[in-house]
Amino acid sequence: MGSAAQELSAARLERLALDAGFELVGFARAEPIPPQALVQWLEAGFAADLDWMKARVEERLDVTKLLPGARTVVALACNYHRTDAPGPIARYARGRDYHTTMRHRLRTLRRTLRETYPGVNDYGSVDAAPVMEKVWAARAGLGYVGKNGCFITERFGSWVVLAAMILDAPVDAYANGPTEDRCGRCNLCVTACPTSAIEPGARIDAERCVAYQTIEQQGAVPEHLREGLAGMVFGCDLCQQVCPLNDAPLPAGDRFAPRAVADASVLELAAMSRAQYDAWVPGTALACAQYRGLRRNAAYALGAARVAGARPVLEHLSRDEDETVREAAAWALERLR
Ligand code: B12
Ligand code: SF4
Ligand code: SF4
Repeated sequence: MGSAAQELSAARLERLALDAGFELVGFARAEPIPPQALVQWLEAGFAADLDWMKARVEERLDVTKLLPGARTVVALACNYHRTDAPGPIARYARGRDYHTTMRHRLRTLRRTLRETYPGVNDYGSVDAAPVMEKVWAARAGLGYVGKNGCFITERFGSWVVLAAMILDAPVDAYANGPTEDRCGRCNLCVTACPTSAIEPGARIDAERCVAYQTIEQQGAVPEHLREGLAGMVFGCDLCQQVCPLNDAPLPAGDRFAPRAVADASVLELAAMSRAQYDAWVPGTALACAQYRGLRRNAAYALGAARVAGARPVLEHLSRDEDETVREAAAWALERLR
C-alpha cells in the first residue's frame, strides 16, 4: 500500500504513535511558518551564543526544505513529571536522557509507519533538529505556548517534552491550530523568574535564562545573573513550578524515573568526585554540562544561596584544575564572608 501522495488515516497514525509510546499526537499541515517570531527573537539577540539557532533559519521556517514534498507534521509529546519535590536538577533531566527516549519512540513509529504505508518518507526531530517543535505542537492542537515560553497542554500542563515527525503525505484530518490561551491576566511566571528572562510575547532571552546559563553556556556566568542560580545546578523549572496550569501533574512512566543523581543536594553535586560523576551522570541529559560545568554551577548555587556550611567544599573547588570552577568557587567564597 502507499505512495507519497496518498491520504493517510490520522486515526491510524495516531494509534501507531500511541503504540510507540507517545502520549499526545496531533497533525498539522506542513505550511511555512510566518518568520516574525523567530526572526525578531534572533534580531533581539535572544539566542545569545546558541549559534546553531542562528543557522538553518530557512529550514526552521519551511519543513519542505528538510523533507522535499512535506505535507504533514505529526506533533508528539510525552509527559515527564514524576511526583518528586523541587530540587537542583530540572525535572526533565532527572532520569534517562529524554532525547534517547524520544528518539527510540520515533524509531519505533518510523518502523511501523513504513510497514503500514511503505511509500511514505519521513523526517524525525527531537530538540536539536532545525524544527520549531512548539509551533508545530501548537498548530497540531496539542496546546499553546504560555507566557513563560513553555508549551502547555490540557492534560499534562507544560511538563512535556516534544518531538515531531514530518511526512510527505497528507492525512485525512488536521487540527485547527493552538488550543485556547489560558494565561489570561496571570503573570506568575514573569514575576517568579529570578533573572527577568521572560519578555512580552512569550519570548525568552536565553542569555538571562538560568536554563541557558547552566546547561549551554560553557564559560563564566555573567556576575549580574549569578544570584539567580540559587539552588539550581542544571536547568530551571521556576516558571513552570509557579504556573497554576501545572497544579495537577500526572505521573510519567518508568522511562522518566529519576536516577540516583536526582537525590543529590547542591552541596553533594559541588563535592562530586570524578568517580561519582561517572556513576551518576552518563546516560542522563546532565552529561551536556560535563563534570566541570555541574561543579561550576553548584559553586554558583551555593554562593548565591549563601550556604554557610559550604566553605570547605568551595575551598576545595577554588583549587580545581579548571579555571571556571576555580573562579565560581572564589566568587561563592567571597559571598560567604
Ligand atoms: C532554544 C531552546 C531553548 C532556549 C530558549 C528558550 C525558548 N523558549 O525559546 C533555552 C536554552 C533558554 C531553553 C530553555 C528551556 N527549554 Co528549551 N528549547 C529550545 C529549542 C531548541 C528551540 C526553541 C526555539 O525555537 N526558540 C525560538 C523562539 C522564537 O521560538 P519558540 O520557542 O517556538 O517561541 C515562539 C513561537 O512558539 C511563537 N508562537 C507561539 N505560539 C504560536 C503559534 C503559532 C501557530 C505560530 C506560527 C507561532 C507561535 O511565539 C513564541 C515566542 O516568540 C527547543 C527545541 C526545538 N527544536 O524546538 C527546546 C524546547 C523548547 N525546550 C524545552 C525545555 C524542556 C526547556 C526548559 C523547560 C528546560 C529546563 N527545565 O531548564 C527551559 C524552559 C525555558 C523557557 N521558559 O522557555 C522543550 C519545551 C517543552 C515545553 N513543554 O515547552 C523543547 C521543545 C525541547 C523538547 N524537544 O522537548 N530552551
Ligand atoms: S527557566 Fe528559569 S530563568 Fe528561564 S525563564 Fe523560566 S524562570 Fe526564568
Ligand atoms: S504562570 Fe500564569 S502567565 Fe505564566 S504560563 Fe502559567 S498561566 Fe500563563
